[in-house]
Amino acid sequence: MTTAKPLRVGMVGYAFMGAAHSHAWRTAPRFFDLPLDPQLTALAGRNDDGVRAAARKLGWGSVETDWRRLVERDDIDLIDICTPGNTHTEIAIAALEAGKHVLCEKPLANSVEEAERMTEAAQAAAQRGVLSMCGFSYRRTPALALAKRMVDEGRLGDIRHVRAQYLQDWLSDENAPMTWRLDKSKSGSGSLGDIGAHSIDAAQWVTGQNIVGVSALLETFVHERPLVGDLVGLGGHGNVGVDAPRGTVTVDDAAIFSAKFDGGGTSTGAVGVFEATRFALGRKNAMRLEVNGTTASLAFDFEDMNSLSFYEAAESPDAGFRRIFVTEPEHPYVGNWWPTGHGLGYEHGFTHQVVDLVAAIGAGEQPSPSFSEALQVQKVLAAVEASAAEDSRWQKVQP
Ligand code: SOE
Repeated sequence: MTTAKPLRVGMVGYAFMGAAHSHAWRTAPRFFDLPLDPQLTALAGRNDDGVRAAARKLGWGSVETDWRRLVERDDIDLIDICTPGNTHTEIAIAALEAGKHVLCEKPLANSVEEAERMTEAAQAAAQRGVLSMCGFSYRRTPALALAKRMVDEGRLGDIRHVRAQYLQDWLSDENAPMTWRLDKSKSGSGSLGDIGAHSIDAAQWVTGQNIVGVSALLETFVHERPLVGDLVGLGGHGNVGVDAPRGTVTVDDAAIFSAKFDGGGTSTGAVGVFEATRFALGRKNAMRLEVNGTTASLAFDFEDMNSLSFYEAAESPDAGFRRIFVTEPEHPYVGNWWPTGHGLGYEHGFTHQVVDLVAAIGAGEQPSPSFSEALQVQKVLAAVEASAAEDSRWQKVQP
């Protein structure tokens, strides 16, 4: 039985991310020693029946049908925002101003202006010991955390190339129904902000270099989709509503862009190519990152998430890439789980996210990624959209 002080969590939203975060809040203190003991105190959702059913299923102690009540309650220490991007700004700023720590799903916001306001509120709140983080959870995949460790240790030398793809195929069927993710007023963008944001954050975090310019193309392949019941969440597959009335898709289905990095203050900036799509038929959640340095290269594919491919030039020339099975106790996070070789899953990244957030709050230190780091990703997203709107003209990223 822990003696740690409770950290009473109020979560807004209970769909895919709400379920993943709930699992993480419940699991983290059972596998990691935390300075605070997370409590699943309250779940907020607009639909009374829906939020009560979700609270029972996901293990939350009470419910609210208005997120503002979570912000007002004095038995809530942290607000976890698991709702579409158009709601992040209002909820996060209200929570921070009420003295609640905040975990906000990615991307931080639907515009640079919103992200700037959130960052200002976060920086002001931090002065009062109220801390915040943006949920770029792939940083907490052990193999990607190992990749960062290897780059930081200088194992790759200077970084020359970044190759980042995030390939899904859940919209390949033209009759897959409308969802909030296809409505710009809710999601801000399509594949670009939903999955491309992960690639941008992971590439910048692993290499330690920020993107300073892009040339981009955005494409929408299917412009109208069946409106079937409530806008379904991720994975509305199949001809569920082929004869239903159709709604207009207002976001990109695919985003591709080239990028120039800043070199991280140490060397010539790397060059990068990025691809994010929901039409890569057969690719389900292939979040891929390859980094080529002057002495070594590494490659990661989330569809083989317990492995990292590594090539070191100093080894015999015909050595080729070797597979590091990232399941050893000395690998990031792994030692708290299973014996070597047993592997981890998608949900573990969210648990590790909670572990690092709670550790930072317990130590009174700024969690990473901060809202300011997430603002930089938002600026890259904006530069991609600006470039695509001007026939792929090279676009500098706002400093
Ligand atoms: C949908 O593309 C999605 O659920 C993203 O929104 C998540 O951030 C990603 O982890 C999995 O795919």
